[in-house]
Amino acid sequence: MTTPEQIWPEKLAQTYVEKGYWQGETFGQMLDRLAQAYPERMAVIAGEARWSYAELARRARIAAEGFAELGLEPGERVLLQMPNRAEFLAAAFGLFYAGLIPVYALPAHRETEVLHLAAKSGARAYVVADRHDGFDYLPLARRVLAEVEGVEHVIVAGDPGEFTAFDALGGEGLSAPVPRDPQAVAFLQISGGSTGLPKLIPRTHDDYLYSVRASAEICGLSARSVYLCALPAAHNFPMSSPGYLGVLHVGGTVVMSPNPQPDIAFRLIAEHGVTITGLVPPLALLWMQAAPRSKHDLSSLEVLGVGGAKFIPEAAAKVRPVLGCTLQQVFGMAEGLVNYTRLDDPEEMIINTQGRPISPHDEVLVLDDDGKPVPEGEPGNLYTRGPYTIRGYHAEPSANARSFTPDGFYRTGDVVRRLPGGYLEVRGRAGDHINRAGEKISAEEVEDHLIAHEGVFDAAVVALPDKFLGEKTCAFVVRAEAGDVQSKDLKAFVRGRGIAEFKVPDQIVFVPEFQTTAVGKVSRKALRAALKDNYLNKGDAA
Ligand code: OOB
Repeated sequence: MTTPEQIWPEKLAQTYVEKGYWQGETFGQMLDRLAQAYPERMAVIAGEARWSYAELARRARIAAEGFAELGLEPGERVLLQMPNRAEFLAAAFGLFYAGLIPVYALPAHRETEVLHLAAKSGARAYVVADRHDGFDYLPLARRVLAEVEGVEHVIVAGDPGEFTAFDALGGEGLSAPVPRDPQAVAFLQISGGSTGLPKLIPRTHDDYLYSVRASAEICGLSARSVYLCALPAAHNFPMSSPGYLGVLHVGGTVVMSPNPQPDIAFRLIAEHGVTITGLVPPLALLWMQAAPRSKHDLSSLEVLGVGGAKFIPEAAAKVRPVLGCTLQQVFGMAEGLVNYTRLDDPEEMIINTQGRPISPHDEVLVLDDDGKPVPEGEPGNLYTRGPYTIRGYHAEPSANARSFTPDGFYRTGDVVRRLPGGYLEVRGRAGDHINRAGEKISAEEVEDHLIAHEGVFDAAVVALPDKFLGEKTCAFVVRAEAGDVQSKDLKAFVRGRGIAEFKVPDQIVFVPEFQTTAVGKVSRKALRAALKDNYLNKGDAA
């Protein structure tokens, strides 16, 4: 199993160091520094937990010692799947202290994704919570242990069953020095890519912490900032845009919300004086619907970041009047590049654009399909490279050849317009994934699940526009000869394959056949596009 790495060309790396972007600090060193600077200050509020910076560091060190005692060694990967609770942070920083590499799975992931991520990363352990949202993770943990070669330990926050309890890890706290190589891989994020199962994104201490520090500054964070982590903590947006890491970096307080629903989140905002949070567009809409009727005082909220999917201007314009706070549009990707509207931008820019890059050294190209630059204001394909954008996925030679140019630009798959001042407006996407409320779904992956059903001859999955979700998933299905499979059977079948619920098609449309060209062959991409156009133009559901 190859050890994950992320390497920039020597000369660029040198520039990033000289410019002060890469400051040579690792995550472990960062938490040590914070615990020294603000030992008493409140770092994390989650359920009953109230942890100061000193307490967070103490717990993370104990966890680190526990990981080492289990025999886990620096550089090894550990799959971390935990909802928004205090242990998430203790576990993540514990892994950093021990030099282990967290692999961040989402709580919504089920056996298909979890088994894949564990195998692909070569994980040696699985750190998980006992239950969340009515789902029991212990049977899943049993499968990971039984089926993924290399996984030897399961560590559970909550009731551990036959496994190791997270709370029982460690002893007096790790005394070994924290890892010091800032250009080593700190963790693996997962891609919401358009082909097959998620790919792994190796991020280094240096590159990621640069994006954290710069985001904290752009988002106006200070020690009095209180960040509500409402989206799943494993996702890049609440992690670092500016996220809980941005707030910890400046000595502020993170409040973990077990879910982003207004009834729970509003109570936490009022109770803890939350000043900033981040949401995907459908949740921002839901909050705006609920806020006028809420009995909770939301007046502490100063900034609402919205990103993950396009926030349409009509909705964006309502944020200030309805919620009384400044909207910040965030257009980012786990692979790197993050754009923000600035807090003091004219309201018109905040409403109509998805912001501009964090760094003066983010290189952004907007090219036509032949690879030629398009004039400012014209839509084109977005390519980027820079001090916190990866140069390759982990162990994916063919995906890397497709997703990166020979000179290291990442092909984002997004279609954007570049406006004066480097602001970007997202217009759409070239790739074949569905952006369902910020969750990225690979058409190919869902097609593979559908085709596995014996009543299905072929399937093509497309995004349909949806007023609330932005996009929803529609599967066009050609039944197997003489078959009579129905929508509900297929949905139940796909669900039964153990995938995240958000990937189950919202709509299934049966068609007699897929039109092919005279040669009898057509690319999946063209097929999906033709089916979608035909359906949207005729509106004919079968
Ligand atoms: C964030 O990260 P990912 O990796 O889940 O998804 C990235 C993709 C982008 O390539 C783009 O297609 C879409 O999500 N996206 C947006 C958007 N923000 C992300 N599309 C339109 N408007 C936006 N504001 O989603 C992510 C990572 C860090 C911060 C924020 C979001």
